[in-house]
Amino acid sequence: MNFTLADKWVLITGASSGFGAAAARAFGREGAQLLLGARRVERLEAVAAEARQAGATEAHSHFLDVAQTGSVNEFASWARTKAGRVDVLINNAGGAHGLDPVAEAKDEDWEAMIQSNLLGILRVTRAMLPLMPRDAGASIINIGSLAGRTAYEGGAAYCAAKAGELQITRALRLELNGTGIRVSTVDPGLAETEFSLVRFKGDATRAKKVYQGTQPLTAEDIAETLVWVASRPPHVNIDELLLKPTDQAAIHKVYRRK
Ligand code: NDP
Ligand code: 8X3
Repeated sequence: MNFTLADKWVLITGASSGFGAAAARAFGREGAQLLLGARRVERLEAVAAEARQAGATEAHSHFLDVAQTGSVNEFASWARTKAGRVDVLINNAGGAHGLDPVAEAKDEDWEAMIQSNLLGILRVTRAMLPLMPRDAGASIINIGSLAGRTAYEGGAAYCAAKAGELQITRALRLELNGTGIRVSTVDPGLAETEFSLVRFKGDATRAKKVYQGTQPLTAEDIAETLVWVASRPPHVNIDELLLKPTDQAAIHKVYRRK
């Protein structure tokens, strides 16, 4: 029997935009109860309202910076008070900063990528594990990337961070074997969100070019996939799921219409 999401507590990091915001709405449509975290709290509150409108029985938001252990621990205390449990943990917060080759890249960009995409998952998972029920179909779903499996020029630190995410996911699955907690990675290819806007530090023209002439995945495509992964029957673990746009045959091979 499928794992029913109605009235389950779903915690999503990086819920203020992109995949995280779409996931809040999608889990809301399933009647889940939501705990949403990110740094831009006004946007988080708007997403929580949309999720309630979609059908979430509860949707709460709170400041979270996954790059800061203090912030993660404070967020975990808030989650304990609000919900007392977390049935589905979605480690989504992250992104890329810059597309410079190693010879020219900046420490601050490397550090931001390793902090959010890699250390953030470790911190958030450590803080939330005590709230996750054993033998009840709970899930940890980490967002990886095609970039964690294939390197590209200018992507050294981002690809390394996402390759790290994959190994964290695999290690956690071993550590949690026997607890009934499932551990998955969902690894998308090209998807149009604020990802490129953040990577190119607000340069909207450059960000738009990434998707020009091609049909990328949407945030909603990823959100539907996350709902599907979390709602498999409790004895089924979707270990690793890769999804790419039909136009993307490989990381460097993207079909673009004239
Ligand atoms: P967006 O930029 O739209 O969303 C990123 C989210 O992460 C925002 O909500 C942002 O919130 C949050 N975030 C970033 N840093 C932190 C932090 N330190 N603490 C808390 N929250 C943080 O991009 P996407 O939705 O595309 O990205 C979501 C995830 O998917 C990322 O991990 C990304 O690497 C990954 N991914 C994206 C792909 C794509 O092509 N779009 C493909 C494969 C993977 P705020 O700024 O408010 O804190
Ligand atoms: C985001 C996908 O290919 O831009 O993780 O790195 S890519």
